[in-house]
Amino acid sequence: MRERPRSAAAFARAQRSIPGGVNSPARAFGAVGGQPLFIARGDGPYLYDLDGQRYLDYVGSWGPLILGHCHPAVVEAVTVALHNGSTFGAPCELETELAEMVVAAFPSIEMVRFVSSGTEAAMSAIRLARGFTGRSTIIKFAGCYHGHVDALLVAAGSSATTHGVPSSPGVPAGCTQDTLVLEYNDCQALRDVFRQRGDEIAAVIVEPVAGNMGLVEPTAEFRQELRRLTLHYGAVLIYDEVMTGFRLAYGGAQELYDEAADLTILGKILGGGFPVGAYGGRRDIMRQVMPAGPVFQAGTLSGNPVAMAAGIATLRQLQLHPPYRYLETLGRELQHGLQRALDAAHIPGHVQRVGSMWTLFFTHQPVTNYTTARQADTQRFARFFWEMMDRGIYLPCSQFEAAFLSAAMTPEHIHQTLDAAQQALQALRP
Ligand code: KE4
Repeated sequence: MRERPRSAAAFARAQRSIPGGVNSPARAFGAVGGQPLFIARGDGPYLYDLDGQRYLDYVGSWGPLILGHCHPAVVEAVTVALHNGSTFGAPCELETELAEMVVAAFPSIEMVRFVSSGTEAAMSAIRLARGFTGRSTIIKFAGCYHGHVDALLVAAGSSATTHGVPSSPGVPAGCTQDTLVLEYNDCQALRDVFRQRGDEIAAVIVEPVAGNMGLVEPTAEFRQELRRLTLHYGAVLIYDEVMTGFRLAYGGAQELYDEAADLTILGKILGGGFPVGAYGGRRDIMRQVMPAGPVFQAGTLSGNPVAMAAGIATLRQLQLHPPYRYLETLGRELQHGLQRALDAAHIPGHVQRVGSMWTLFFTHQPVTNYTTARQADTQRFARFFWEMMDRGIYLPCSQFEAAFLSAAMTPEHIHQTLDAAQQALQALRP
């Protein structure tokens, strides 16, 4: 592991005033050991750390940066907006413009409300679904993450339905007693719980392609059963497209799979690197949101004009130059090359991918849910992570995260990544 003295000094300093030295645990490198890099700047497909090292960035700030760092159109739009004022606490047309773009991108979204994070969007969507149905019970899936919402911070259950058990101190049992946890892709468990309790269920919230246990794709049957059962029992189907929205297609997983949720939550790319979340969907549901309706939700910086400008500029670029076929080509080459490198090194592993989201699992069998994801060799992942880092490839610092390609990457970057992976995996050979 290469020495990075300026990051080490910055980390030591940060730990004196910030818990764990980071403002989000995902950045702490806890799962891979060592210390986090402190970043000086990003540029296109690259990150530069305080020690002047350059890295090809497969994290992209955990998804927002599909265009890469400092895209000129985004920088310009944000600069113009900033000179008009950073925030007003009053409506401005930039909010309406981005809302109209979201409505145009997602046929299932008739109205949308902006907030400042994916967590806030998930929290608000859950409250809205409960207010709209008058019911309390929520279904989520083990391994799916929807932000640090009390009601959704529950232990990953087994394949059977379990009453949620808070997985963080400070979450009273009362916050999770109405949360049921099922196994992702487990259609039988889904049918069973709806047959037993369908008239109690306010909503099902799901990552339509899971990124937070590593990349796990839904089966067609799972998607179809989610839609059939929620319609039949009058539960709200919430697609958490914070990661997949504008990532897998301009219209997210719903466009990719031709599905329609009742509510959708968005974030990451929608803000173009600025703090934006959103929840939206059927007009009859969204009209329940205050002040149009009785369900309360508010936010000082919701619809922030500078953040709106970043989102508008980002979506405009995605409309003008759709990167999705290009990213599919890069992703396919990367996936096949990594799988070949695993096989050549005689290391068990599965490279799973949807579009520009991917995960290399160190597992003996494909990963279809959280139970199989947790069988991954996380020690081997940690060694692979640092072997790649020392070769200038910046991967997500956990086996249970998705990696992201950006449109700033080129085929040469893929070749560099595959060369580094071949060397890294050879160094890990059993
Ligand atoms: P935020 O509150 O972090 O903006 O969004 C929460 C969220 C909601 N839904 C999905 C599908 C998400 O992936 C996320 C956040 N993703 C994590 C990484 N997988 C963000 C990184 C972090 O927590 O620092």
